[in-house]
Amino acid sequence: MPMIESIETLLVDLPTIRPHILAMATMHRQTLVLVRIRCSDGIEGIGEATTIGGLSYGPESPEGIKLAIDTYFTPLLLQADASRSAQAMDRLNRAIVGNNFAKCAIETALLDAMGKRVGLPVSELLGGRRRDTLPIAWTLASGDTAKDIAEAEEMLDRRRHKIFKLKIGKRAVEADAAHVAAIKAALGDRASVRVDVNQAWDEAAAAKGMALLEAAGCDLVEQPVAAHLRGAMARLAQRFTLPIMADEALTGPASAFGYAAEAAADVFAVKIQQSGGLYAACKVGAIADAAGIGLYGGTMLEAGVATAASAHVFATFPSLSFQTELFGPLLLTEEILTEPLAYADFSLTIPDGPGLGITLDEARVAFFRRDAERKSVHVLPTQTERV
Ligand code: MUC
Ligand code: MG
Repeated sequence: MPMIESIETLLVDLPTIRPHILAMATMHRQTLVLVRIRCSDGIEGIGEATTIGGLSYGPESPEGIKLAIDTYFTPLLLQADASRSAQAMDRLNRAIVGNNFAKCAIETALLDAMGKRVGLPVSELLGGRRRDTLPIAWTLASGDTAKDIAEAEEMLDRRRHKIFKLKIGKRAVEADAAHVAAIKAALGDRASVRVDVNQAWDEAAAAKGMALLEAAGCDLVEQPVAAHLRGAMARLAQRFTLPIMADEALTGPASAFGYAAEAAADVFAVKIQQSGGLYAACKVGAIADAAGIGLYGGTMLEAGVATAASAHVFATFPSLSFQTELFGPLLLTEEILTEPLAYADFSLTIPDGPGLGITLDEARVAFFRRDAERKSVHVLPTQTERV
C-alpha cells in the first residue's frame, strides 16, 4: 500500500487586482496555505486552504491552519495508507474538532494523489462528473457604484461573467439598496444581479433590505443575518419570494441538515472548505437536493488549487440552479499554476487530467512563499497569460 511519507505546508501571499471590500474586511492580498503530500509510491498530491481577511471571516487563519497541520494533523497521518482518504479523514475527525479548512486541504491533496495514481479526475472519484464547464459569477466589490458598473460592462464585453454578486452590508440599508438598484438598472436583462450581506444585518434590517432589493430586480440575497439566526432566515425565506441563500451558516452536513429541516434557506452556497472537505461538500449538496433547496457553488476566493477542487465537486451535482462563483484566481494578480484555469464564454472549463488536473508552477510558488529568501538576483518568473 502507498503510505503518506511527508506533509509540507507553505504560506503564499498574492496581491489582489484591486481592493475587495466585504462587510467584515477589505482585502488587498490573499494568503494561501498550500499543502503537499508525498506518498511512498512517488506520487504527490496538492491541497489548498485559503480564507478571507485573516480571522475576520471564520475561525481559521492561514497561519493557524499551517500550525494546526504541522503540529497536530501530520503526526496522525504519517505512514497511514495514502490510498484511503476516507480513513484518513475519519482519523482526523475523531482526533480534531473543527479546523474544516485545514481538513479540506488534506483531503484535497489525498484525492489529487489518488486520482493521479489511478488516472482519473477527482470528479470521477467523487461519484462522476455531470458537466465539463461551470458558469462563473463575478463579485463587484470596489466600494464605488460607477466603478462597479464599469467593471461589470467590461466583464460582459469580454464574455467572462454575466452574473454579478455585489458585496453589501457596510453602509445603511437604503444606501446599499440604491447601489444595487443603480447597477441593476445599468445592466438590465443582460446580467443577473445578486447580493451578499455577509451576516451584517439584523432581522429588521434584512426585512427592509429584502423588500428594497426585490423591487430593484435583485435575484438572490446571500446570508443577510448572522449564521446562527436560523429562525430569522426561515422567517425571511417564508416572507419573500426573492430567494435567500445560506453561506456562513453551512459548516458541513449537520448544519445543512438543520437548515433544510427548518426551511431556513431557498439556496445553499456550498463551499468545500467550510463543509470540511470534498466529500462533506457533496453531502451538503445531497441534503439540498433531498430538501428541494437550490444549489450555488461558492468560493473562499481561493487560488487555482482549491478552485479546481471545488470545480470537481460542483461537476458532480445533479443540478446547480444558481450557478457558481469560482473566480478566485482571477482576483489575484499572480498565477501559481503552470497552465492557468481556462475561463471563457462566461464559464470555467473543469480540468480533466488525473487528480485535480493542475500543476503548480514551482518557480512562482518559491518566489511568492512568505519565507522566500528574496535576494536581489531573484527575478519574478513570467506567467502564462490567462484569458
Ligand atoms: C463569501 O462570503 O461568499 C465569495 C465571493 C466573494 O467575493 O467573497 C466570497 C466570500
Ligand atoms: Mg458569502
